[in-house]
Amino acid sequence: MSTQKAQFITLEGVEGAGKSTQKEALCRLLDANGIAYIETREPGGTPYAESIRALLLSHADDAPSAKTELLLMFAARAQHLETKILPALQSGIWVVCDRFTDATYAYQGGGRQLPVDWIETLETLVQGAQRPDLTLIFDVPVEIGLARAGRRGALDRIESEDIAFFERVRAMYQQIASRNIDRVVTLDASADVDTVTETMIAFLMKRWNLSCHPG
Ligand code: Z5A
Repeated sequence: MSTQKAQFITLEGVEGAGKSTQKEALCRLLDANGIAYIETREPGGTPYAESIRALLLSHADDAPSAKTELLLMFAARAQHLETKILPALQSGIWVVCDRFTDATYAYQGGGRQLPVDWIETLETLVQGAQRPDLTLIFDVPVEIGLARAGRRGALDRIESEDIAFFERVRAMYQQIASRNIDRVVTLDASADVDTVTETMIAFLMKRWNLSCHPG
C-alpha cells in the first residue's frame, strides 16, 4: 500500500499511440500494489461530460468551429474535474485519466492552430493551479499511429483530420514534454506492446517506490 498523496496521472499521445492499451497495464500495477484509483477519460468521464464528448466527436453537418470545440473541451473538463477528479483526489483515491489539458494544447493549439494564450486562460479559469502529478506521453510516428487506429474501425470527426494536423499535434506534445520535464515523461510507443509496457512499469515502480510487479 502506498503512503504518498493520491496521484493524478494522465496519458497522452497521437491517435493509436497505445494510451488505452497502456492504461490497462498501469491499472494492473496499481491493483498489484493495493492502490485505490479510478479510471477516467477526456473529453468525458461523467454522464454530462460524455454528452459533450458525443457532440464533439460526431460527424455533424454543422461541425463546431475551432473556437467552439475549444470551449466545449473545457466545458466538459470543468464538469469532470469538479464532480469526479477532485473529489477522488481529496479522498485519497488516485486518478488515471486518458487525456487531459495537454491534449487541448496539442489538438486545439497545435492541430487547429488556436492561440496558446487562449488555452492558458481557460486552463487557469477551469483548473486554477490543479495540474496532473505525472503525464505519460506515448510518442509514435503519425503514420504508425494512424495505421493502428484505422485497423480499429470507423474514424470519429477529429480522427478524420489529415496527416499535417497530426504532425502538428505530435510536435506540440514534444514541446510540452521539453517544457515540463518534472511532470512529463515521454515513452517510445513505436515498439511492440509488451516492450512499451515493460519500460513504463519499470519507470513507474521506481518513481513511486512500488515493490509488486503486475506480472
Ligand atoms: N481531444 C482533443 O482534441 N482535445 C482535448 O482536449 C481532448 C481530446 C481531451 C478522443 O480521444 C479525441 O478527442 C481525440 C483527441 C481529442 N481524437 N482524436 N483524433 P480518445 O483518447 O478517446 O481517442 P483516441 O485518441 O482516438 O484514442 P485511440 O485512437 O484509441 O488511441 P490510443 O488509446 O492511444 O490507442 P489504443 O486504443 O491503445 O490502441 C489502438 C490500436 O493499436 C489497438 O488496436 C491496439 O491493440 C493497437 N496497439 C496499441 N499499442 C500498440 C503497439 N505498441 N504496437 C502495435 N499495436 C498497438
